[in-house]
Amino acid sequence: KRIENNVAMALRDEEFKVYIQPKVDMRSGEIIGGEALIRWHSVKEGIIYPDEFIPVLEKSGYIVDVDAYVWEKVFAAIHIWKTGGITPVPISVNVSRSHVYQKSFAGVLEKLAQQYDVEPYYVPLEVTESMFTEYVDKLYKNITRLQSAGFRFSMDDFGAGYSSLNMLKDEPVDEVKIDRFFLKDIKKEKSQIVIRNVIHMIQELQLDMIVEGIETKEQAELLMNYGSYKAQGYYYYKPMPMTEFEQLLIKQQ
Ligand code: G
Ligand code: G
Ligand code: MN
Ligand code: NA
Repeated sequence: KRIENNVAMALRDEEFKVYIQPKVDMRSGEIIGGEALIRWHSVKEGIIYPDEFIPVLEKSGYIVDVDAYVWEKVFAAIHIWKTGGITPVPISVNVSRSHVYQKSFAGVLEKLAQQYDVEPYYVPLEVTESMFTEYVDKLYKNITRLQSAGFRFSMDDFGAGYSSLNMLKDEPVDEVKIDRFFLKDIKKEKSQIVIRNVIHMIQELQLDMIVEGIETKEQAELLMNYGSYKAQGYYYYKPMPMTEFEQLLIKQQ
């Protein structure tokens, strides 16, 4: 209730902040993209993290507005980079469960791309693997439409829940985000066998891939040995305010 009652106000007062966590090429350290992650800077309560408020917003339906707010901030930022002479990188956004099955979902994104004159390629859409288990017809319709418009889809949190390996061959995604769950116990040989073969399978299926949640040098080196080069994790960068991310982009021009 506390959260629900305050969302409209928070949107109006711009209390929601879009943070970006850089994605890197582990070989060079170069920033090759980012993921937009929302934070709520509440005047009353301090910083509130999404794990606390997203589930509440999902239930109340407010998440649809908040997602769209984040998307717009991302399109606006890329537009500003483009016109300001900063070479943009793709900034992926998360799409909530209540959004993916909605008809309006595709239209909202297409309109933003047009309005901000940003190629949809620059805003990949992260969809959690568990969303592929229900209402798939509605989801597929949206995916097909958005992919023909040039949007790319990423299967988020792969391997975290009840994912089936068949998803890798059945779902119409362009990229798989390997969940940090796979990095647990990575010193153990069995864990290494599993992640190595998941990586190879994704490669053979010719899907793009990124590993999330890399926290140590050892993890990074092991993954590179397995031929996986894209990463997102605290070892490289934590989520940061948009302006800080922009400074990093400018530095590497
Ligand atoms: O940094 P982290 O604590 O940011 O994010 C926690 C969870 O919240 C992740 O599962 C992430 O996908 C989700 N999340 C972060 N930002 C957004 C957003 O703008 N929209 C939706 N739907 N989920 C988000
Ligand atoms: O959307 P998704 O569930 O993938 O959101 C990514 C989540 O993972 C965010 O909450 C983000 O802050 C978090 N995260 C990013 N890098 C790391 C990391 O290296 N370790 C841990 N534990 N969490 C991370
Ligand atoms: Mn994500
Ligand atoms: Na994830």
